[in-house]
Amino acid sequence: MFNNNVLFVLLMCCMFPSMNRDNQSTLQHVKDYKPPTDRHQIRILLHGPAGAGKSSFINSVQSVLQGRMYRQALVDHVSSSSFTRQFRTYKIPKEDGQSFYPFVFNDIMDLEIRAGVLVDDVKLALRGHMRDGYKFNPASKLSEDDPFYNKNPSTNDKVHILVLVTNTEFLMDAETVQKIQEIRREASDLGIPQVAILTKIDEACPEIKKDLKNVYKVQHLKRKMEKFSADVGIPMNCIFPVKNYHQEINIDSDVDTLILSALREIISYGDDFINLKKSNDRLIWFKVFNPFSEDVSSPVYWLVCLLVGLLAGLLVTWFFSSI
Ligand SMILES: Nc1nc2c(ncn2[C@@H]2O[C@H](COP(=O)(O)OP(=O)(O)O)[C@@H](O)[C@H]2O)c(=O)[nH]1
Ligand SMILES: [Mg+2]
Repeated sequence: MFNNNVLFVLLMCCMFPSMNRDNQSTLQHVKDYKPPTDRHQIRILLHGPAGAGKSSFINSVQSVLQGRMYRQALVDHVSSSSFTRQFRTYKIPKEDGQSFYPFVFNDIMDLEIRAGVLVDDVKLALRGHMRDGYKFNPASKLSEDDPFYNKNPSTNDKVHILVLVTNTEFLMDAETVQKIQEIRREASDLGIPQVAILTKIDEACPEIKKDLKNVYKVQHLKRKMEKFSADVGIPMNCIFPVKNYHQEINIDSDVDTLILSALREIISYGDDFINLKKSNDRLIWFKVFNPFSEDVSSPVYWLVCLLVGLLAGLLVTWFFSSI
């Protein structure tokens, strides 16, 4: 006869293959993702407090996609002060070694009050004005005459999704919340979608540390997420709890599950934004070049009026000269 332990083992055996299957299909979905055109790429901007796990998240995404540990973004193991001092784009190479995935990450310097990144710099980055390699200066924002200022950003230089990264233990003071909200307001004005990633869930409570699958069962974490959601104004269904790869040697399917589901949502929001922008741009072109438009600011509208006027004038002159 089966006892409870045997039943539990059987249940777990059934669960793991299914979890691996789900991981496989999400991984394939992410790997197969194609932007609306070959020219497009999704630019994902990560921002948040120092030590939140931004660089570790980029490394974790890369590790999941490559199926082995990867550490491209430098992780700060020593201090909790700003470590990411340069604006840098992280591209993830595909398995063929010839091309990159059509999504890139920017890991922006942290949001500390004194030595952190200036909100004005984040705003410039959102609009695509910041070139790769720019060294953040907490004393002054990137100026227009700086060689790292991109005067004519292309669609790919602009940010398509803003990701706030924070950890479960981070206590947000009023000034940080204000900075976050200011950045979110700017992103909202530009129509950029926003989500949040809650890292270090393994440190949030022993049940999760023991087994990551408890993540959606633990009430303590749920309450933390609700508070965080209320503080920064990001809805609960746009907050993704993750545990980053930070000290592991091998890939773990439970870690992969959470990283992959966050990544899939990020890509999906970024893709929606690119598509929306594309159809808006098409609409604007149609409005500007539609001769029947009632939009008096359209140059074609005025050109057509001028031509019609000229033609009418010519007809009237011809009529009177012929009688
Ligand atoms: N326990 C745990 N530690 C993490 C996690 N993510 C990052 N860390 C650690 O947190 C520290 C700061 O991470 P880092 O990625 O440099 O943060 P950043 O300043 O936001 O880029 C490092 O020591 C990481 O190893 C996580 O999910 N769980
Ligand atoms: Mg960092």
